[in-house]
Amino acid sequence: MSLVIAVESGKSLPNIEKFGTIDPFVQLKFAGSKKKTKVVDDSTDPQWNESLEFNLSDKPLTASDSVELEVYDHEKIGRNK
Ligand SMILES: [Ca+2]
Repeated sequence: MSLVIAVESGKSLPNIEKFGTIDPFVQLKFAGSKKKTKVVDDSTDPQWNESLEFNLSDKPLTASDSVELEVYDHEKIGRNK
């Protein structure tokens, strides 16, 4: 069994870059594992249209399960913000 999460798009992301471009990607965290979308270069309205799949290893979902979603700006040099 697996959990599939569709990540479609982002809109009007804040431009946090003083130099360079906003290159957003989404990271999802679920049950201790992480999945990332691809990076969309230079866009504050990114379209990811990706499905990220988590393997549930036959454990049923419970009401306390949650998915954490974070949007990062990809940096070619240095840390992602
Ligand atoms: Ca960037």
